Amino acid sequence: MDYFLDEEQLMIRDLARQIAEEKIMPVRAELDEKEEFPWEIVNALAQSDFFGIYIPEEYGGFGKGCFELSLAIEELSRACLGVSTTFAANALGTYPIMLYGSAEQKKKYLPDIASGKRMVAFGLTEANAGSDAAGVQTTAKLEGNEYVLNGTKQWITNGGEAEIYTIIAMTDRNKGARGASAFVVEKDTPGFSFGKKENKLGIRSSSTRELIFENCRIPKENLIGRQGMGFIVAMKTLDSSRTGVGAQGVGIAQGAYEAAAEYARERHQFGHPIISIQAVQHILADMATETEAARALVYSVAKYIDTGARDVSKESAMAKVFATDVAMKVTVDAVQVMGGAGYMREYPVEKMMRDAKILQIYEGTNQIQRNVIGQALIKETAKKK
Ligand code: COS
Repeated sequence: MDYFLDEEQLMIRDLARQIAEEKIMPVRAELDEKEEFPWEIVNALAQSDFFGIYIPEEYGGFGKGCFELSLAIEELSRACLGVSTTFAANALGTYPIMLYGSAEQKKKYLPDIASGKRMVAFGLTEANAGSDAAGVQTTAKLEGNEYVLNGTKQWITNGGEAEIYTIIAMTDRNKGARGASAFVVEKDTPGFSFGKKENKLGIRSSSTRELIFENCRIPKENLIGRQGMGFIVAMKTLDSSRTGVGAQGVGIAQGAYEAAAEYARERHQFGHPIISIQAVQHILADMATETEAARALVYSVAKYIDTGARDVSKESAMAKVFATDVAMKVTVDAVQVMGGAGYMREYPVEKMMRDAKILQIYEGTNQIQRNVIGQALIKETAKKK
């Protein structure tokens, strides 16, 4: 479908596709096998200014929005979800500074993030917090001009590789959600170390680590927004980033569909290419239709967010849940269309099926997304009364 992209949007999409095809596709299986962080590709993306797409021009970025970022994420995900996770999680970690950072914090961090010189990670999840975002147990205690952080974050994407960490910690445990605050913590701060690197089912080239804070002292100025605002910072960050997860779903579904359709033309059974068999055609028809529907929703929501609309929780949750459920279904279908070949590591779809599963889990499980949508519907219907 033609989404009437303007010249800059076409440029972003085409360049992302070129990088994906030339630099990612040839190495994706190896990166997956070896669980190797894709530094070479990260550097190529930095050289092409991809890390600055959504960052304001005054801080060295392109000043584009969620829509253009989604176009880039989609193309990278078509080739490899591990690589695109590294890229998209960088934006997730940047949003707290972009949305709530002070002018000084923006000046200090955003130019290096835009140039790709320093990578970012977002730290919310812990052993007892994730879906329950207000259940964070890491503490941040104000002592003089410093906050002292103690606690452990788990399953943090870009952990260990990133230089900048945006962290949610409790400044007042008794206040629940209103007792959380957001901070910037830089790598190499004394008292901040990394735990084990996770061995994962999919997105194996992305790094997933624990972040450990043991009497880690950071300057008072590293507080993002006001004390007690951390829960809202986290929620608004996720509202902005979830469309990117939707874009990941669209990209991986597109990649899986293309691989399956190509194989169905080549594979002959009963004297014909299997693409001429109606049972196979119907699977491919559903895969293509669902992928296009997911793309249309993700693009619309991304554009809606870029209008500066105040409350986008429902819409971003809808984009995330729909596109990632589609991604899971389409990647499973791709394996089915390709049969034995689909199950083999020689072809890319088994990896896509393994990779796709995380999309239904991270940045809020798809059950949490349905809760968010449900809560919004309750509020809307109450307003109408
Ligand atoms: N924007 C602005 N405000 C929001 C908000 C949003 N998106 N979501 C919640 N709030 C506000 C609420 O309005 C409420 O304000 P009041 O105290 O003034 O009424 C406050 O924040 C607490 O909200 P709520 O009571 O809904 O909090 P819950 O603890 O029940 O949690 C969910 C709500 C489930 C939506 C939240 O915990 C969540 O999003 N969890 C998933 C987090 C996630 O994605 N984790 C994955 C790991 S991070 S990559």
